[in-house]
Amino acid sequence: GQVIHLADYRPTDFVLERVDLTFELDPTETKVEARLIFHRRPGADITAPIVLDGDELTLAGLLFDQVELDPSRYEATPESLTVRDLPESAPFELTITTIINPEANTQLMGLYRTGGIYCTQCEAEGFRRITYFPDRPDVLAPFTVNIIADKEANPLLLSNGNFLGGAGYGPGKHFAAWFDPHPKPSYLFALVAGDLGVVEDTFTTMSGRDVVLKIYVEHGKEPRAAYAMDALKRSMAWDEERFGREYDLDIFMIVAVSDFNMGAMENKGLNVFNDRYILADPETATDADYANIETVIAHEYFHNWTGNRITCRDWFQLCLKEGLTVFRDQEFTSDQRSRPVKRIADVRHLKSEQFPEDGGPLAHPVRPTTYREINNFYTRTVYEKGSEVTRMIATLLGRDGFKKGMDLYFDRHDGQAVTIEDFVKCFEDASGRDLTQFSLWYHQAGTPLVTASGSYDPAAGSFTLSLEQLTPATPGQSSKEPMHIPLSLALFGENGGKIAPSSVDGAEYAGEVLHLTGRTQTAVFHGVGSRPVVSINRSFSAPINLHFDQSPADLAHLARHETDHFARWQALTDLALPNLLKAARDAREGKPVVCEPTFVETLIAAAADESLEPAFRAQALALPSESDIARELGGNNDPDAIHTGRQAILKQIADAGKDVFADLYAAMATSGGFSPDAKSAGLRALRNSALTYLSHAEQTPARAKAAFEAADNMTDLSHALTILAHRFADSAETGEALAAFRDRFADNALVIDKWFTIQAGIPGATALDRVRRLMENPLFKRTNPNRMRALVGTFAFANPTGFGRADGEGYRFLAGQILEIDGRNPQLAARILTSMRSWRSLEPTRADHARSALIEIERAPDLSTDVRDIVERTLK
Ligand code: BAL
Ligand code: ZN
Repeated sequence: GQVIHLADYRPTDFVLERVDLTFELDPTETKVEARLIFHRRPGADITAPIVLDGDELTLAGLLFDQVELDPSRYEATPESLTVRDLPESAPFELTITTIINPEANTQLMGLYRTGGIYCTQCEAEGFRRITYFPDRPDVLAPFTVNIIADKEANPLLLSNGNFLGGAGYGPGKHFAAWFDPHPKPSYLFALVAGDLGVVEDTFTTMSGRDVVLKIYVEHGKEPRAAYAMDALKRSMAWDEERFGREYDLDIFMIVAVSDFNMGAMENKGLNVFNDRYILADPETATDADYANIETVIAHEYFHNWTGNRITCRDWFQLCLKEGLTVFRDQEFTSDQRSRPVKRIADVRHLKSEQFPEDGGPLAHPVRPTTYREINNFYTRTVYEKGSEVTRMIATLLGRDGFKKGMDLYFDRHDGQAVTIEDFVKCFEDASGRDLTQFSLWYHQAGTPLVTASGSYDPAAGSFTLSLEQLTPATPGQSSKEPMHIPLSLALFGENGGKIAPSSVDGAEYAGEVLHLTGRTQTAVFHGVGSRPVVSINRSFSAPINLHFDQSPADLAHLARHETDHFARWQALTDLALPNLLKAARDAREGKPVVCEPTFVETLIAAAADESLEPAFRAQALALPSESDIARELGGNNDPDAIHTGRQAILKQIADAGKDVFADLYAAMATSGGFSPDAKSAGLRALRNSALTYLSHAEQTPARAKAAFEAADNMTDLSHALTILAHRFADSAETGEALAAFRDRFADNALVIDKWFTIQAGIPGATALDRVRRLMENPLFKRTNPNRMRALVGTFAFANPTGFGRADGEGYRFLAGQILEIDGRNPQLAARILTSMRSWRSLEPTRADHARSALIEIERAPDLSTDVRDIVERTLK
């Protein structure tokens, strides 16, 4: 694949007016007839041919205005169809016939088969695997879709838009026609056919229109779609209330499938979902599963306005729809559940997934300017950092200013394919604020480091805060300009109350937000009567690394008194981190690990503090992970030492807090049947956290085994099984529990994924042999992406000691797997390969092994563009 540059963007020479597709479905020989009406764009070169995209296509027929076209006027290859001598301005029609093989489509891009049904995935460039087409997001047209198929095998024939009608069609066949009046790009096309069960409901929109809601799942699984339906209705209502966005078709459909590369896809009116984000019941789904379902349902639904009604001009603008839609789904969840707990979870995720991306060889701007394979840019940076950038706009403009900007965006650009510049301009126009410097957040990769130091002058009653920002070099960007960083900031007095300064010099400070715009900046807060404890980057107002040397006493003060609960959690984490880092260093040198008492006391006090919501306390007790510690250490990392050090700290907390944890374990029991609501989930989270610490204190599997046996829901059951497997892997209790779990859920793929995930995460050098054995298990299915991610993905992403074992076998194993997966599903292979992104921060022996494994991949013949792109960037 060649490199695509943003600077080369230009509109198409031809405007697409209408699309009329007819599918004659067959598992191995599906006939696709595409009737496309075009006219030459006014001003375009009148000699220019039309060049349509294809991918592994063969042309089976071509008509020009319904007449067979002379071969001298066109040229077809698997990758493109070029037609010459076209009218200067009059509309013309191309009728293109292709024959495709859904059964053989293992890439899961384009039209493919899963679980006996036909389904499509077209984003980003899957439509060109169906027919020749101007397959780019700035080509929008209304689509009519006719589907013809065997009636018995495919009672259901679905596509985007509104249902026009259907009827019998010769012996044993039938057809259905759909029309989507909203012009859309090809990446939002969808078709589903097969035999599925359905859950139905309705939603009345703000203007009083009734919308039919249907969620299609495998027969027998209908009851497990109830929560997804509930989440959908809540999403629809919320988007009306919060953003004034109403749904715009008569029907909204979701189809759950078991083989899917992504989480879900926002095709207009016909979302297709990975079934793990639809199916849930208490026996088989954890609280995290329920929360994920709610998030993904909302996210895909919200795309109807941010993505579908207003789409991207080109794929460089992906964050236009993804960053914004993640922001919207995060806000939805914050309103539905607990805002601080949601913020903590999101920031944890950002730091553990996006920060390593931004700090490694795969770093790229939120709005990149080049790519080789767009599939590789569905990243944590585009999504989660993209959301953070949107959030900062909201912070800069305030709630009303942000709303005005969003309203203007919807008004101004409805029906268009636009850019980040268009988006930002709406906020500038709505607020009058210049966002030029702020826009660097879209263009400069890397996580800025802000270094802060403060000094108090009692005589003057002033507090001086010195700030310095530095964005590290990233691939292709060696020097960076200073950014506009909105820092939510407050001062707290000795009694725990907030101090409001009388005035601030040296920086804009309004609404408790300090604007850091210079490379260095000194802000002086006047009217400060006693030494303040400063809280910086409250609610994580900017996605930065902050170095601010605060004493354990000051951090403990914030952990107790901050009114922003995110900042309380941050203070607890800032207390924990130095202990964990020192523990890793000490463990590496064979020294005893000792925890600093203020930290342990403050943490246990927070755990016991009944004024704090249980979900918050559970978040506080979940210490930074081993990969968080590795990231903070920054280099020369030894995963074994990090693991040993962290385990020792957990044990010390467990011993010191034994009584508190025992009380919590008893007190947090839920009663009266399972409810997936956030409050009940919080009780379970805190109780399970207490169980984890008690198991550390007791050092036996007994309590976890008892919990496993007593569990009446998947949250408790899988948590107990995880403790057993990860802490007591060789015990008889663990063997029994794993077997019981497998036998009980053998016919439930999503639960069996958990069984693989839990075992893939068992730490230590024996992990690889276990993973290899599990690959031989009859329950392991190589071709299913969820199963592959559960076993190989978990091993590579979430088992630092197992994957990173000192002899390098883990990396070599991964190389073999990547090559094997790549032959079938390049997108999946490339995604799992990103687990190698932090290889340079390993100690030298492991880093050498990792490099060799990467080189082995790089040298393999016939690599996909997807894997070649990732491996070359990772090695660079
Ligand atoms: N557009 C790809 C799936 C998603 O982000 O919703
Ligand atoms: Zn999305």
